[in-house]
Amino acid sequence: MWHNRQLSTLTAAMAALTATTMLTAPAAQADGENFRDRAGDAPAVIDVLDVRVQNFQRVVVTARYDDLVDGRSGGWTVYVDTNKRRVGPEFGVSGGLSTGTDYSVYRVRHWKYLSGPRSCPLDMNVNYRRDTSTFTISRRCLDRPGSIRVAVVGGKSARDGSWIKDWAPRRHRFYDWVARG
Ligand SMILES: [Ca+2]
Ligand SMILES: [Ca+2]
Repeated sequence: MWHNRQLSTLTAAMAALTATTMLTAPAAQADGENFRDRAGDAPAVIDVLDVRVQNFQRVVVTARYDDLVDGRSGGWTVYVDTNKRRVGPEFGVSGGLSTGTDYSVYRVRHWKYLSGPRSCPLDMNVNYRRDTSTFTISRRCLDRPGSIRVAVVGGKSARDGSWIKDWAPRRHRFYDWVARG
């Protein structure tokens, strides 16, 4: 009995540890699909180098940049295609790349936001040492999809107020589909 209780406590502790790890350090996990983007096609602070997609109990998308710098890197958006029969992404997830900035998920049609932010569990983490930004998205935010594919955009404002962007893989193009794991 004592042994059982100790075991269940240990199991609960491990489950909590796993959940924390998934929310804060998905880049350290081996699972998921990895995709590349060209280096040197944008300023280093928003130059996307690779994108990792994990389509599991949560959808976790991580972008790695050449040189993420707090306060200088602008923002990023992950477009998520969840429906093959409808052209373009169904959802967009956007956030700032500086400490303390906001982030939200929106419905998208023809690469444009349809409405205000959805109310659903979403988390964002930016790691300046690893030069990564990560969205951890509940399946509910994406209407519980099967396979998904993503496009990622890093962006920052130029001196003249226009936006400089790095589309990964290319403007209005997606990486390959990632099956529900
Ligand atoms: Ca790039
Ligand atoms: Ca679609």
